[in-house]
Amino acid sequence: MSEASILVERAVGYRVLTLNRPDRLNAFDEDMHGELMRAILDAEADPECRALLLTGAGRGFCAGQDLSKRMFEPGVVPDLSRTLDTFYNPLVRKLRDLAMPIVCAVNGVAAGAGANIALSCDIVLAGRSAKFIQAFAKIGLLPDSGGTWYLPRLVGPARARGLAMLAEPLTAEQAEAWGLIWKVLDDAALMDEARRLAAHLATQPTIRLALTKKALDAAETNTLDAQLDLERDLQAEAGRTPDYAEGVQAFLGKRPATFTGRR
Ligand code: T3D
Repeated sequence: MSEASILVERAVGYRVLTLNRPDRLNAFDEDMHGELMRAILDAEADPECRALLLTGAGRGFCAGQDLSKRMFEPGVVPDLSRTLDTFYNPLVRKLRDLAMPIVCAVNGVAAGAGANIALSCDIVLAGRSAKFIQAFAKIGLLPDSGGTWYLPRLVGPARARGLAMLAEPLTAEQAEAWGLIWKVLDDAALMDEARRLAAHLATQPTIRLALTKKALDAAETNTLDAQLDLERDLQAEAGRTPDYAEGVQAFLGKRPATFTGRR
């Protein structure tokens, strides 16, 4: 039997999903896409799972599309919209919409769609040896999997254009300095910190975190006026959760809060 392309570890409160095609720097083929989506849906259906941690096996995080699956026959024009529609776009949408926080531990090179899938997560950590490469330009493509949306918002239009057009590797330290990611860590410290964060987030008010994701994404296109209305509606929803009552009572009682993440 062939080895799983996604390894799933169930930790207390969260799951670790590891991209597991290390010989190809965890590049995506259709099987890995299918396994990853199933693993995410499975985690979503588990009320005990309140955070995800995504990382890669071996020396890379993910090298994007497996190009060995792109052998061109003479006269055949490839239709890349199919893979984007079927695999990458649903994955990016799922990561953004998932009602729980996702920590990404970029343990090595993140190239092409691999870089943008990392950027689709909520808290992106990277090992000092990791690199982010919008490798698309080198093979005649433009950034996909949300790259043209994330880059200008995270690093500004000038740097976005440079990254997208030149495909130069961005070191983890530059990525942190430019605001592309949350934090760079020594390689040896990466997974401990990623696990610590995932475990911490799994004890937090999960609905509040999901609503925070929603509000921040909506802010990208909303006017201030529309965003104020949205904050009102989402805050009303957060205020109806038992975690809000618990947070206030814990504060007043000068004790640590115990959040359930439930409605
Ligand atoms: O097609 C569609 O459906 C549209 C969607 C597109 C989404 C995309 O992601 S397009 C972008 C695809 N990705 C790339 O263009 C990146 C290609 N890889 C690289 O440029 C380099 O491998 C890296 C810069 C990521 C890392 O370089 P390095 O020197 O550290 O490693 P390496 O020696 O190049 O790679 C190690 C092995 O992984 C090697 O195999 P080998 O020679 O040991 O048998 C290499 O072929 C393999 N590998 C790396 N990336 C891919 C890959 N195999 C298949 N597909 C890859 N993307």
